[in-house]
Amino acid sequence: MFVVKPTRPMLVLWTPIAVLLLVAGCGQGGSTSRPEPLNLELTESGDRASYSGAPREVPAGLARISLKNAGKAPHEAQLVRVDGEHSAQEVLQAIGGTEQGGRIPAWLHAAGGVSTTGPGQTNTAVQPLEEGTHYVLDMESEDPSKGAQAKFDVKGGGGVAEPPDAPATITASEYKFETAGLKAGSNRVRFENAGQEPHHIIMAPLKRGKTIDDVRAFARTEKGEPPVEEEKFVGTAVLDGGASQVVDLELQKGKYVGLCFITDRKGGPPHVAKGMVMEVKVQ
Ligand SMILES: [Cu+2]
Repeated sequence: MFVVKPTRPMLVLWTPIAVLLLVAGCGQGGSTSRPEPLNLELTESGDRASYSGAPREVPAGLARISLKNAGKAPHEAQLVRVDGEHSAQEVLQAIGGTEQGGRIPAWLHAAGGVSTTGPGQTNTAVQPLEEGTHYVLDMESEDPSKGAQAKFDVKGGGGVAEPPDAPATITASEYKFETAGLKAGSNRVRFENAGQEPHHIIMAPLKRGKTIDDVRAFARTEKGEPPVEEEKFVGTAVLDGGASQVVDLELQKGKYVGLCFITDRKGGPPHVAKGMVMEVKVQ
């Protein structure tokens, strides 16, 4: 490859062009609009954590949400949209209730965002944002009420842009996943919730000699040694039915399992107990 060492003025010139090209490349889904950047940084302080960089207002449409984890533990930036006036505490109580089999209130919408991000890592999600009040929450923290929280309003009732196409796809519905194009290494993935219920995907490598039936049994009983390499999991944030986003997932060659731990809106067991467990071969 022919490489010219750029002088400083060239760098200054080239950087914005490179950024523009990247953004244009992301707009293949039909929309040529530039995704609105929403760059969050998480920092820890004692047993508390906080996000910085959240704007107070974001225009409706396509957004590129990034989470830089400057802490020492894994964190996430799950977006939740609420209808009407509801506090972050109410939202956290409602989510806590679903873990006990409770109903998801009609005013609460799982609105994507950035899934679990390791210390020192940055993850991104490109997705539409609908008009309304949004909370950013870290359900990854041991006590989410002490975890990082942010709030912003999405304004402008224009059409909701579609996220761009991607070389790989994961489609979730009741109660299954379909995948296409996943490979070893870095994957740009369009995750689509084609169902009615909220879903996400958590993917973890299957341990050598373990099968999908071992995973099903473990999900039921949570007894014994986990059949998956839990510390190597990747995934997406939770999305309501009909929503989609584009994320980057780093995968290694081998067998993975895809799992969904979310419940139906009317409550009940997590979807993993309803068969939302799938083996995915990564070549
Ligand atoms: Cu699900």
